[in-house]
Amino acid sequence: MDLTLSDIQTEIRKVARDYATRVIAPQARAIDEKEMFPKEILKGLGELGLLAVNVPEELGGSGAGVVSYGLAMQEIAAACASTAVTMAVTNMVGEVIATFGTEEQRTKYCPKLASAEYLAGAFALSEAGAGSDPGAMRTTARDDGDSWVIDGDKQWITSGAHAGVFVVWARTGDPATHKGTRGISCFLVEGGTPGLKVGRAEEKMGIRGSNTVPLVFEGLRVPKSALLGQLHGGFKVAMMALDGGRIGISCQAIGIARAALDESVQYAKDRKAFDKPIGEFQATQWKLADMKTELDAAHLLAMRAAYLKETNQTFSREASMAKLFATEAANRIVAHAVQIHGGYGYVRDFPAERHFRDAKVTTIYEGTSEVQRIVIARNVLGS
Ligand code: COS
Repeated sequence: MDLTLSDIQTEIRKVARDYATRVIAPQARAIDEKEMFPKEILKGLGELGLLAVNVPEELGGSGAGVVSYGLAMQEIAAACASTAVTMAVTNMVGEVIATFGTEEQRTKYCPKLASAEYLAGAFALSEAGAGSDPGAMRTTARDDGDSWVIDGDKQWITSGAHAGVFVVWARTGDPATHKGTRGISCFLVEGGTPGLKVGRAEEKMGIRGSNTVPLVFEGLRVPKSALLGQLHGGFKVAMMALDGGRIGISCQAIGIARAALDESVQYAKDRKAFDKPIGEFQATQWKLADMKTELDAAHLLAMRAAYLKETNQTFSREASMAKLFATEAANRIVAHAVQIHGGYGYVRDFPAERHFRDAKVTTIYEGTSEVQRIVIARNVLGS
């Protein structure tokens, strides 16, 4: 793997870093405190091509590849983790439709996601009783002549109150013949479709400017053409989408951790104790050394997974390894950052407190650390 960035990768990172530091970072505290869904920022991301980085140009995307996407995600996450997760899910939805959609679906939805005409895309897989085990989902889609009728509930849906299009998974198979993961199909549902009810937004520990809602489908009717991919083939679509999504969340965690490290370095230079900057004490130096080492290891794992995906090689295990390590490392790094900041790490005047809260969810969503270990272990064991 060549670690030298191409011109396009360098450019995407520069564009993302500029927008993140100039526009997003100054608003990040307010986005968190006021639980503000960052609509204007998302429109800006759309204009810069950052909502569909790995979607082909002919569908309105940037066509810049997976490495570029990972780099952009790190930059946005370093400024605001809430904006980053909204961006991550929209990118994932655009890619799923670009990869598995019919020509009609691709040309209808991808440009709207890329340009932020739809403020966001949503990925409606999890249910109250089916998070780590989506094969246990209960939402159904019934074949009714020229349409499908969807009934059920979804939980933890990012951007659910704002999405223009939802990728929705539902059981289509006869339970007697299509058990577990085998009888699930995937559908595209437009925001505002009658029968789609959006529940009360969750009050979260972190990423408070992202929108997380439950959904209810009550006799929701979509045309036959709303089926995405093969009938009963939806579980594999979800798994393949999540493989890619896990690279995005690795990079979100890396961005959060990098911000926490940069701020800790600055604080260690500025803050004095016992008549010298605290960065001159080994107690601080060792923390900074561990933080930087873990951060770079996480980055390398994420870039390897991104490179494998971009070059059409198998990457499922590597994406899970990157997500497992980067998100767990990010939690260690933000904890060190709070400790280095002392009392100021525990209050909102410094961003360390927000990073600490934002980092936690990265070990939970798009597959918990425990799920990543299942994927990695099964792969290692060849089972
Ligand atoms: N790519 C393509 N196909 C895959 C795949 C992947 N990464 N992972 C599994 N599959 C296929 C399998 O090959 C199998 O196909 P067949 O039915 O043809 O044999 C099918 O999917 C079922 O796979 P498996 O038996 O491994 O499924 P499990 O129910 O054991 O689930 C885990 C495996 C736990 C890895 C999966 O359920 C998972 O990732 N869970 C977490 C879900 C998640 O991330 N939720 C967060 C939602 S977004 S916030």
